Amino acid sequence: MTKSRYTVTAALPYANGPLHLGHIAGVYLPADIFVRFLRMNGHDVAFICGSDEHGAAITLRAKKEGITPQEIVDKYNKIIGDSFKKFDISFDIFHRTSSELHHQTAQDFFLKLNQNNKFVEETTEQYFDEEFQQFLADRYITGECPKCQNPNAYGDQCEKCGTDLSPTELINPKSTLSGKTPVLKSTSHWFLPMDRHESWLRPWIKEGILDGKQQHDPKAWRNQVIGQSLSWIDSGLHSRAMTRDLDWGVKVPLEGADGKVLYVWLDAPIGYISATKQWAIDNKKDWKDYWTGDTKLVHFIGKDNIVFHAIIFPILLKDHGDLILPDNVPAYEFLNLEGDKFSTSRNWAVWLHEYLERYPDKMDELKYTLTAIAPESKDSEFTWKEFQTRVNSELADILGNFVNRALVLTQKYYEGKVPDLGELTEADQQVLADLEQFPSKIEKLIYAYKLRDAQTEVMNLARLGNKYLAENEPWKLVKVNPKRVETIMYIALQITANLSLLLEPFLPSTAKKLRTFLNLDLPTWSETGKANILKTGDLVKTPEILFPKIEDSLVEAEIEFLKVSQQNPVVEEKPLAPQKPNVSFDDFTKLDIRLGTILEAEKVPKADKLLKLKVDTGIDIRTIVSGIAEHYAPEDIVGKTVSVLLNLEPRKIRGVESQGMILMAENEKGELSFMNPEKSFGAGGEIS
Ligand code: B3M
Ligand code: ZN
Repeated sequence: MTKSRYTVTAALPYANGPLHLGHIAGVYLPADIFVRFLRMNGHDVAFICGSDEHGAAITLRAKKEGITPQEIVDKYNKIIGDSFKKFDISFDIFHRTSSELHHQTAQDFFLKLNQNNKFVEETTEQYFDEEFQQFLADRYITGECPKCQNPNAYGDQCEKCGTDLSPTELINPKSTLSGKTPVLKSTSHWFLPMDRHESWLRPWIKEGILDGKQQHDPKAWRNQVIGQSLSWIDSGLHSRAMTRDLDWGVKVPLEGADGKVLYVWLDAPIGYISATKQWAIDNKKDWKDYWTGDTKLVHFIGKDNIVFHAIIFPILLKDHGDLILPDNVPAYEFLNLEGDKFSTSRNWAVWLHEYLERYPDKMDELKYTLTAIAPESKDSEFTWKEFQTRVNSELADILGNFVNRALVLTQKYYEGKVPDLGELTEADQQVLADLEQFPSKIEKLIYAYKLRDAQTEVMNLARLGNKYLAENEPWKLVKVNPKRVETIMYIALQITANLSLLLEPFLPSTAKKLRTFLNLDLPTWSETGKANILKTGDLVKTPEILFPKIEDSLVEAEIEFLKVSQQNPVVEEKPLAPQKPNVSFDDFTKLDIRLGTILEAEKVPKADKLLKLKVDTGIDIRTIVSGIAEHYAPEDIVGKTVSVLLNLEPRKIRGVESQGMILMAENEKGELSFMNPEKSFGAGGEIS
């Protein structure tokens, strides 16, 4: 077989939250299976990923958590990177788009296209938030979708109907920063005139339409990818702005472009290139080998990323002039969870890092289930019940059972030594002929990105093994015809050995365990299908149980856990308010703020939020009504020293005259805190 060079990319996850099972099933696991298979076949592969650290996804998250964008990306790059490592996703590199090399690469890319007149600079009117003094693009603006009337469509896309939008198409637009209606203001940007590319794009996408007997052709693109791309082209290719007025991102490297950064969907896919560069530097390779010539470029993505990988990035690559276009863009549909969509805000999710903490020794059980239900051609669903069934009745009862029988009987009859292959019956010959067929069947499916079916085929080999043992019943035959049993066990062991190779892309840690039992080295794919992987006389070990059964209690506990977590959703935080207009020092000194000690506290009848306090201010003792009842119990605050605004006009609240105000800090979650002195000061201290 001829060896090829592959660059396989997996969508760069936004560094704005942890990964859940939907991400894994629909991008990272299939990409990993594909790459492990390619490596076993001796292809030259670069498996590229990293975190996507720019764009509104990051800055909005930072606002919510009340920390800087840099802190956000550092935090989630680590959480995400660690879970990938633990889950043994075998990236050659997991890079970051905040790295200097990436910024440099993205800027060079932009400059090259700009010099070659691939962009058009244009001044247009764009929405602007006057309170936050910021232009609003993409996720900074929401409104009603003109196509499906979803009231919460974003400025770049309606997540409900999938339509690609621009902010000016939204009905009743609102800023996600201030919640206010934005105004139009003019600004200039670099646009990518996509209409220039229609003539080559359409036929190029259509090359992916292969049907009938060609459906196993690696060049056949998934229906969904072709469908979405063609409908995008059909609805007219427009110019799309490749820059944004933001301060977080890759700076536009041109004079007069202060305050402008590259559009995140320009910079992120270039992240594949910069990651390849970093990997090449670390491994003494030439990155260009992986982006030019005969190299096959494959992008594993989720369906919401299709147009960016099948249209926009290919246009950019083509405009660059010397780089390859993708060979295939295997896109995945969405995975649901227990009858509902995964949702971060409702906390309806199984988070990968939490799964790995709870079940560090059940990694392959999860991989197996996720591949078995992978949303390859339509949305699919993860349930804990199905997880249990897949593990118990497939992994344990079929694969585990077969391997266990083969190895335990070998210990029992031959002290662990592989016996002789004697005379073959017709049934034996049939089994060996079937065995020989498996690798090419599985291989065809993997090359065609049908990894679900490919994994099913591997399990079919274990099924074949089980059936063979059940039909031949060596445990009965051993007393009457021991010579015949040697042949049966020889064949069963060769099937086991084949499983240890064919499982490698899918369940690498199980495959490794199997090879340890069999004393085999890391295999190549070309060794598979044969009945002489083990030699007569080779020693094999007593196996341990590969897949302990999943108890009902685990399923129940997990479902309960989901329900409880849903009742404690991540609090929707409100953004911190921007700075208010300046005040003069004179104005400031008009405020009389002092330390006061709370002497008494009681609830105000029929008012959930209010406490009536008696406060010693150092100069008098006065009554103050404060809206803190939901945050502090009366008995907990007596004796506390707090900050008090003394000279606020007295006013009646619920019939009680309040003679001042207790100063409180409020965070984005709406929690309140007293402003206590840091030293143990009593009442009366003046604050200025
Ligand atoms: N960060 C979007 C997403 O997670 C994104 C992919 C970038 S791939 C270049 O949906
Ligand atoms: Zn819509």
